[in-house]
Amino acid sequence: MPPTTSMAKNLAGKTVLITGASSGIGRSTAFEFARTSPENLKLIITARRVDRLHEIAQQIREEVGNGVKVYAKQLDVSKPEEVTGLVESLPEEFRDIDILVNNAGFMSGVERPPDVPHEVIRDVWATNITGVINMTQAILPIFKKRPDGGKGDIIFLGSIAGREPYAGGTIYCSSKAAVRAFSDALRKELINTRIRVMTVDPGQVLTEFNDIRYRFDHEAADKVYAGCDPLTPDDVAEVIVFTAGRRENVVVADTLMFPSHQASSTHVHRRL
Ligand code: 8X3
Repeated sequence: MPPTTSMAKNLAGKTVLITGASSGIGRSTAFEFARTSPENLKLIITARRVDRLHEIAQQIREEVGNGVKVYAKQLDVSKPEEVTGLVESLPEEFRDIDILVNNAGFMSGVERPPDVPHEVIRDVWATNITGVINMTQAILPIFKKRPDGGKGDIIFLGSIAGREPYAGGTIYCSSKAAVRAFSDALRKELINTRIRVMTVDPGQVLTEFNDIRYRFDHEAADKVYAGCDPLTPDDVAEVIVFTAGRRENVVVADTLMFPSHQASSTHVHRRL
């Protein structure tokens, strides 16, 4: 038997719910939790693309074995009615959630005001912030029922875009700034509990994000990271699981992470 790490001990027996788990950071986070606590963990992986979730669930089972129970659940966080009914729709053994990873988020298009399509404003905000708020409200009652005022972790995926808005990013940056304000206020509101509110803000990460932002114009998407060596989804997943895997009294409240050639939204060294 390999030695059990303190992180594996701290995560043992936990139930983790991840949104946006069909690809990118969410998918990597599911694998990273499973690899870090392979003996005794429950994972609820959610996204719109349920076929992908079933594949991921199967891959996790094959890799780590039966110690990790995975439940794949189709969920569009931008639909309030789906979020409201979520907990009741889970099998009983998956309802006692300990860790919520609010990961689902996206951007579509690069239009600037006054030319941003209404559907883009509506859909990006419905997922990136209203969806995050609704998910938090759906899960918090489970945390608050526990002793000491409540216990559980909420990890928000922010972005450098939420700290340092850039030209061409009005809708996306403002949605991520709203996530930041929501999580900062929530941490203060929950000060008399054991509920940990934590944010992870990555800079450049290679995911489907830019393909979706550039509406599958792959050439334009590839240009964004030309000459760069962006973070991988696994890099970000390691930090997410690290924050959740701390001793109960440790709150890694606010993390900013870059690849080594990036120092801000716009200060990037390209090796071209
Ligand atoms: C995405 C990172 O810098 O493209 O969260 O806005 S950025």
